[in-house]
Amino acid sequence: MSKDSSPKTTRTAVLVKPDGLQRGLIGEIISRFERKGLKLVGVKMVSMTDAQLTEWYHEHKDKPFFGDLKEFMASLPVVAMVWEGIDAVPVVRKLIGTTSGREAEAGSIRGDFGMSKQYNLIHASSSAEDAKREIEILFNVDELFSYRSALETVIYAEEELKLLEE
Ligand code: 3AN
Repeated sequence: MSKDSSPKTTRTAVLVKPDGLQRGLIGEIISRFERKGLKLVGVKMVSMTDAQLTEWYHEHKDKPFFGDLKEFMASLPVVAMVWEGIDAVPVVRKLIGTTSGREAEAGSIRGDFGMSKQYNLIHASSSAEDAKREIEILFNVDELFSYRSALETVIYAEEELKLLEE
């Protein structure tokens, strides 16, 4: 939820990690976000550089798993996406589930497809500030798109639609 906890339209960054790519889960993951009613505004396949990963995971730089995490994330390309919607950041966090696949809620992506804490298939921004930072690490402005979704009027109520225009 946004800091003042009033609903707002936000964008959030998602990575399908190397294990998600190997497991053939790209379509499943995109499909879950689409069916939820989120709007895809950017997508690409990318090999993340060491510099990008150091910036991406800066909060973990002193953790013992930092090196292994970066190495794993650089081992194969990732599929990077930006999804938009009202409160997209917390909504997507709920859809992916908690960090460990073994503990993640059934029905979430990690809960349904994962058994590992390290290989947990997917990353999603944990706050609006992180989302902004992460989107800037991987996307140029011209790789992000603003458009009206034909489904918006059936996904959101009239009052909520006003938030999409703000
Ligand atoms: P989340 O992805 O749920 O926000 P974070 O930010 O705590 O989780 O961790 C970032 C990534 O670091 C995780 N997705 C996972 O791949 C890896 N990770 C987290 N904790 C551990 C750990 N104890 N050992 C190894 N890797 C870890």
